[in-house]
Amino acid sequence: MKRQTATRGFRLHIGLYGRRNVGKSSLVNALTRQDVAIVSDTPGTTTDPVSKPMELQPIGPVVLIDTAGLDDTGDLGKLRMDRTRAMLDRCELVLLVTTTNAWGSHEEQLLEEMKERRIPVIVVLNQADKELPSDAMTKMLDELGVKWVATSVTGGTGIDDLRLAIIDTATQSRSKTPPLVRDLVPAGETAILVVPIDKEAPVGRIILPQVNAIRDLLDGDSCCLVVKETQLESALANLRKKPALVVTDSQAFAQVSAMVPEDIPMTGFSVLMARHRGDFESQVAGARAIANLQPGDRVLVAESCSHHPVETDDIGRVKLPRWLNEAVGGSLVFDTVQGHDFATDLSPYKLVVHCGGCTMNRQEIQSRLGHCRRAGVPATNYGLAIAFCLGILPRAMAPFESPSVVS
Ligand SMILES: Nc1nc2c(ncn2[C@@H]2O[C@H](COP(=O)(O)OP(=O)(O)O)[C@@H](O)[C@H]2O)c(=O)[nH]1
Ligand code: SF4
Ligand SMILES: [Mg+2]
Repeated sequence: MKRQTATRGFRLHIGLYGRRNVGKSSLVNALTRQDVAIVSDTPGTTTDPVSKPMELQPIGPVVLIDTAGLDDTGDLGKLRMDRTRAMLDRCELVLLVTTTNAWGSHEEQLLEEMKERRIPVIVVLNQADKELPSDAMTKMLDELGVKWVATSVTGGTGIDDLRLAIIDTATQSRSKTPPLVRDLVPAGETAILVVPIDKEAPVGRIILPQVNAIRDLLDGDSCCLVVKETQLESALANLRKKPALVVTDSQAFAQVSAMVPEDIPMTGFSVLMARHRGDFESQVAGARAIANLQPGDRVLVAESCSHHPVETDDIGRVKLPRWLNEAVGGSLVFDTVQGHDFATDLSPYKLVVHCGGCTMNRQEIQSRLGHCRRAGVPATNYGLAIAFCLGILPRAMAPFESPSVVS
């Protein structure tokens, strides 16, 4: 269970959207080469979105999300449509499925919605065995700059083209994602990663952002030294050459910042995550907005996974509120949400502080930040908020300020 959620953030989420009965479930089966989705002539057979994980080399793990269709009718239909639409928050790529030459206002609206949400789209013109796409249709899509593929699940044609189009679009959109850490540590140089092993640390392993940082440094041909904060001093003393970067768990920011000489760049895992998965600029601005908070203001603390809070020392419930209250000089009012629930009404809040979101994909974090932006509520993450409260945000941001760094 834990293992599955741990990798979810890295799976490319591909949603199949379109009217009922166009062949979405059939396409899921064809792409996965399995009968995982129920195919039927009866409109509305697929009810709640169904997720099917699969490997799609060279992109790696993906999940295909078969949806109900957004043209559902009746009360039950509305519920399904809400769930189907909510799923869009997680999709990094949408296959907008229609039958050849059946393009209408429904498809146009869907395309518009994806554009607004900045989700890449591939239009799938299915059932091409019945009728080939007309020149007018393909010309219209070409003029809109939309990638399209004609398929026939029954005839088994176009499925490989669709697979290639998915790989191509996903690779392009992922290449726009800023790296996690490797650009901050030149090849051959060393990064020290500080990983406290406290009550919140999971048994027998280290958490995903730390694992991802190690992997990213290996990919960048840099060296990596992983220590607890209690061994940081020895690690620094043992190295013959200064490390290029020290990255710490945000909870040890104060301690680590005091131990690491000023001429060694230092930042936090959450700061790296904000750049890699979030909207760096707006989340840094969100941390700075703590300066405008007044005692009595309401703050939403959002965690993406539903781990059990650690009773006395929980980061989201105890430590972060304490640091924020100290920074504000009085008591703020805190609400906490966990998992996929995210307050639909953000108007009572003066700030949203999100966890690192290691179990969420980039699109989901972007969607949440989008909600905050539209509601006019500043949003930041744990690490950035802690750095601000402790007065070390400028130091934690300094490694990103060199002009060679992509942000
Ligand atoms: N002729 C033809 N029929 C198809 C094709 N793809 C799906 N179908 C049929 O269309 C019907 C609806 O398919 P389904 O996958 O359940 O559509 P969904 O509602 O969009 O998920 C089923 O009877 C399928 O067998 C295709 O490429 N050609
Ligand atoms: S609370 Fe957030 S950052 Fe912490 S483990 Fe869960 S998803 Fe990851
Ligand atoms: Mg279906």
